[in-house]
Amino acid sequence: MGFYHHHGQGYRDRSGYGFRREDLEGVQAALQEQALPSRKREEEIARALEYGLEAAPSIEDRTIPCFSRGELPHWAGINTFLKVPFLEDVRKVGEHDVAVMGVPFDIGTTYRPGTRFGPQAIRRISALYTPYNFELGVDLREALDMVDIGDVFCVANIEKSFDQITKAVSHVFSSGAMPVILGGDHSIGYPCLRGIAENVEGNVGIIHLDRHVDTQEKDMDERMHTTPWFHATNIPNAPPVNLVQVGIGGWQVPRAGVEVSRKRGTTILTIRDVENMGIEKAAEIALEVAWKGAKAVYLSFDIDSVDCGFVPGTGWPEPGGFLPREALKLLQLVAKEGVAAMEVVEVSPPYDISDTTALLAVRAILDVLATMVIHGKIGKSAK
Ligand SMILES: [Mn+2]
Repeated sequence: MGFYHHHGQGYRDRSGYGFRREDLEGVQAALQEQALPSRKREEEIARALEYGLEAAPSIEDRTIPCFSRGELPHWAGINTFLKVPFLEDVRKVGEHDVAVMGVPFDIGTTYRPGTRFGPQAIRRISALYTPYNFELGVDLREALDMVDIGDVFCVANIEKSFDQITKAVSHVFSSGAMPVILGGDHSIGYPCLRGIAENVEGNVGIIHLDRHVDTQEKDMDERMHTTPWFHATNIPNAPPVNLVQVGIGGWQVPRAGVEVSRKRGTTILTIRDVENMGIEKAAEIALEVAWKGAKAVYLSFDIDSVDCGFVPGTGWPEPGGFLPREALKLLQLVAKEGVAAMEVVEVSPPYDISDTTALLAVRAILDVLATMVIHGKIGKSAK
């Protein structure tokens, strides 16, 4: 008699289950996967074999090329965001649905610098992800035409860099592609928004996830990363009444910014607000405020809105922010209505540990894009 023969006595002789397997999201997701197309993956394999040559004869899997081309192996190859094609000729960006662009700019930083390396780190660790999400049932490679257009050339001057950033964002957005912006410190929120607003035939709302208000006029005599929404809401078609700031709180909210938020009437939700009302209600309020009378909404995700235990690699870490799961849920809920562009800012790789901060930045972008695909706000399903 083995010692294990009397284990599991409450379960081993049961007939059937006490639950419905088909009620489980995991079981449903596994079923739904078979309906997803794989045409783009097959095209990628064919292209890889053509350009990268067929593998050596001893390789049994004949989808493997000799030179790495496309997604695999994850650690190999030229590391664009999610290994999507690099678009060198940025004049052609309008032929694509989504354009990932880096803004390696951190001279608007007031404490820990390093976000100039954010785009590089985000791209590098994005290689860890596949284009498919199990629970969401989306394969971004199949659903979206996405390119990486590289970085904006930021110079050693805040205002000149702002002009470069605005020109770049405006070019991408007006061409018809959705800009996905990899920061960079949060000062870029202003020039990015400026590039969107000049192309929208009406008001632009802003959904801003952060621990900090970022609404003071100047910091250290310049338009630093504590100031983007002061200047953005000076743009005539980006009124402060459409700025909703979620996750704000703690000991790093400058009183100068609070005064501006109060006087201009931006809508602030603290983490406690979100906790008390729940993520769903907070998302509903964010959508109501940002969309009221607006024609487009811009999404600004400051990675430091998440508790610093999860995102050590950021310029102004703060304990007490969102859990990663909460932030991702909130992003998904607000992305359902669609966003004109998205930025992820304040990823500072020199302070990161095991790439966790950059990993969350990638995840935020992928979750937003997948949500927009599901709800027909981008890609083939939107046309
Ligand atoms: Mn912040």
